[in-house]
This record gives sequence, structure tokens and C-alpha cells, in this order.
Amino acid sequence: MAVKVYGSVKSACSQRVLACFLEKGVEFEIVHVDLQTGEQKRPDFLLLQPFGQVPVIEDGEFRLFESRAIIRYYASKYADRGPDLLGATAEERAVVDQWLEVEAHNFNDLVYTMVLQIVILPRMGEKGDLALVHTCEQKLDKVLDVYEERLAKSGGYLAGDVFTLADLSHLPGIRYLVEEAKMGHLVTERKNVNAWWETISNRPAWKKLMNIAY
Ligand SMILES: N[C@@H](CCC(=O)N[C@@H](CS)C(=O)NCC(=O)O)C(=O)O
Repeated sequence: MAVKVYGSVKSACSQRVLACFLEKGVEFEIVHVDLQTGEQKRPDFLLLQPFGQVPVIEDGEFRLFESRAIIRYYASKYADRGPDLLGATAEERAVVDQWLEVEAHNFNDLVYTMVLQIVILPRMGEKGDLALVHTCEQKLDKVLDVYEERLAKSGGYLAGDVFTLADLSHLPGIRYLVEEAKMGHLVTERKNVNAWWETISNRPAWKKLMNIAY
């Protein structure tokens, strides 16, 4: 039975889950939730996700929200299928978790704020705060300098020499930054970050998702 994904194929948080499903060969069905109209705040949706946000998955009787919790769950549930996205030993899994946390707490908020100001607000007819964008860009520069150094030593991926959830989790945010916010220089001006982005964004699962979404 296909897993229901309440969300939107264009929302970054839903894309994180869908990229994982395509890597793992998990059959899914998207139940579109229109974020623009506030449909997600309907009481029936709030029963699924008390904060009114996407994505939420429904797998038979089992429901889960928070995109990173969802990808951890499916990478573990289908550990024997498709690429290992979690790491084989306790230490490898801990390093994957470490970089997943970095994505969530050091990277994502800055990218989210920049995309909101440069892309989303202007689309809604509002003016973005460019001073705020500049502050975030300066902070993101420092974060990506850390990535550059890490990738120079790690073997090409954040958690080591193979693709894991740590890399996958960055795909939607970097795409928004490069494709929509036109901040690609943050990636291209860093040799190792650029090579990493080229590699991970060319994975068949991500390319398939991009074909579905755009
Ligand atoms: N930490 C949550 C964040 C979810 C989130 O921010 N979702 C956005 C779309 S990417 C959303 O639903 N925004 C609408 C809102 O917050 O009202 C996750 O990773 O699932």
C-alpha cells in the first residue's frame, strides 16, 4: 500500500521525504495540501499535524510528522533495500546524525530565511528584507566554509565517503538557494561544496523528483 504524504511536491520539507522515498523505492501518494490558502490549518489537518505544517505521512495506521524524523524512520525500516543511508556502525550512524543536526540547526534556518525574503514574499506581493538577507548570507558563508573544509577531508560526502541522509537532507535547501534565490555563488565559489552539490544533485532519485516537481 502506498504511503500517503500530505504536503506539496514543491515544498522543501516534503521534498526531503520524497527524495528518501525515491532512494529507497518506497511507493507513495501525495495528498496535496495547499500552503498558500491556509488549507493546512483546517481542523482535520491539525488532527494530523498539530502545528499545521507539511509534511505528514500516513502508512496504514502509522502517522508521523517532521521531515527528518520521517526520513530516519524509512531509512531504518528499509535498511535492507536500496542504498544504506544511515551508516553501518554505531559510530557511522552518529556521524550521519551529527551532520543531519548541522543541516537542521546551522544551515536550514539561514537558507529558509533567505528564500522567504528573496523568493516567497515577493511572489506574494510583499517586499523582502534585503538587510536580513545580507546578515544571513554572511552567516551562511561561515557555515559553508566549515562544509568546504569537512568535504575536503571526508571523502566527498558529509558523513564520509558514501551518500547518506546527511547529504540528502540538504538537497531541497540548496536547490532553493541556487535555483530560486539565485545565490548559486555560495556553492560554486567553494570547490568541494560545488563538487558535492554536483554529485548529490545528479543522483537518479533526486533527478526523478525534480522531473515530477518542475
Ligand atoms: N521541521 C518541520 C518544518 C515543516 C515546515 O516548516 N513546513 C513548511 C513547508 S516546507 C510549512 O508547512 N509551512 C507552512 C506553515 O508553517 O504554516 C519539518 O521538517 O517537517
